[in-house]
Amino acid sequence: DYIKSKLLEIAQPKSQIVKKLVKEHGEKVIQNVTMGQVLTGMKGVVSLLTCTSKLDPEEGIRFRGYSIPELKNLLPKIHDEGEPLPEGIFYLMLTGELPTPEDVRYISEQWAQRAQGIPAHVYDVIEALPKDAHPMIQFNTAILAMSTESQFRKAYLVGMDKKDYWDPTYEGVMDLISRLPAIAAYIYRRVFYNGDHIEPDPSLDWAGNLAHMMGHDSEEAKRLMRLYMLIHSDHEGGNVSAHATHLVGSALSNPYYSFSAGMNGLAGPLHGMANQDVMHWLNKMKREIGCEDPTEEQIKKYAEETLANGRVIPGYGHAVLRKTDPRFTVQLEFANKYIPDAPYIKLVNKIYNVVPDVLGATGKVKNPWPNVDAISGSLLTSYGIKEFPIYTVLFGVSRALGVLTQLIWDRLYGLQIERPKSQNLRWFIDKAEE
Ligand code: FAM
Repeated sequence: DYIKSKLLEIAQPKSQIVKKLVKEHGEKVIQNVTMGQVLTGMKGVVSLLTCTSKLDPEEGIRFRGYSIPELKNLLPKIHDEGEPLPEGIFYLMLTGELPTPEDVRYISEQWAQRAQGIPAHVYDVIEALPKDAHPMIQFNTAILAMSTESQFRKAYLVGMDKKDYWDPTYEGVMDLISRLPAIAAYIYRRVFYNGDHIEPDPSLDWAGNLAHMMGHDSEEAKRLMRLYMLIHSDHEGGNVSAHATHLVGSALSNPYYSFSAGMNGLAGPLHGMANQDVMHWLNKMKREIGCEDPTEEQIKKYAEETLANGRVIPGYGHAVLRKTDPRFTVQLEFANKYIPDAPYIKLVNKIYNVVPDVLGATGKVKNPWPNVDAISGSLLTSYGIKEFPIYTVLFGVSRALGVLTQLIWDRLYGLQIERPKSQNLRWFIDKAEE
């Protein structure tokens, strides 16, 4: 596996950097943290080392320094006018270098081969769950069921030098990522198409095969899936799914346990479930207004009612971003390129014209602009993937690319178990009175 040897070549000189920083600059104060920050979810508190991506409040996400528009030009594609293959962003986040078409092709082959090894008991475990169990329950159960395959656990029990932890982590990550599309598609076909499963097409790439196995085989649907998998792959280290994966991994839990923890976080309405909530919100709005194509005035009124009822408008706002999410923009460009007249896309455009002002008018919403979820479900639905409960699973398949790559680097850097200090309320009150 030349990717693994390339990674080692790149990581070798860097593996001592963290230890050196701690040894030589461990006492350096890096930030003042306020009571408000700690008591409102640690927003802005620098407490993680993450190298896969970095989120600028104004510019949005950069993957190893590259923005989404730059990656659309720089990452290998199958057709020039198509979408970059997610194998390429995995390579970039893993190595810090842009991949060649050969690198991308190699990873596609590696993943296709490793995906063939899913143990039969994993499907038995999925089948043991009720058909109408939420797809995230089925997805996360399957992830844990696959952890019987974890090479990390076996290697750890035999006794492994700490500096080699990264190796079985890399193997587990490659296996796990390779198998997520087949698991996601199996659950999708089980729940929504009476278990009419579709075999993988060995000629397809990782994301193209996911669309194929789900039964959405058009070239445009495959392009949409490649774009979807690219833009949801990472969003810095502090979002709930990345942070949970990293934290659990710090205990040397294997990649399956760690990723499963991240997926439990992704299942939350304020994080990965929002893409479904957006579709519920859109459909409820159309039902209550009583028409498929409401006017901007009607949308404004409905948005104001949502707030008046103490509800959030899903798909808008963000803990870090203070601008329109570039992951929204790139999806809107895709929609306007291929399906500008799709009813949901026209609705998304109208909402985009109206909701930021409504949220801005509250004076309390720090980011009134759309995030990735404001359009993702409308795009998927317009391509026939209209079963909302699968959206968070698709988000999870993509997010594996970033959070599991970071897990390998956590082990390469030799990061320790995490143990932030907690204090009781008395302590905070005394602090306030100091
Ligand atoms: N609709 C209504 N109110 C909102 C809002 C929205 N879209 N976004 C923020 N607010 C409110 C927020 O609830 C808070 O109100 P209270 O003071 O009454 O509690 C106030 O504005 C200040 O919040 P904030 O500092 O601007 O946002 P947070 O950093 O606390 O929260 C989000 C960030 C994403 C949880 C929040 O914007 C939200 O709930 N958005 C809707 C759900 C959503 O779209 N989540 C998906 C986020 C996406 F990036 C992802 O992870 N997939």
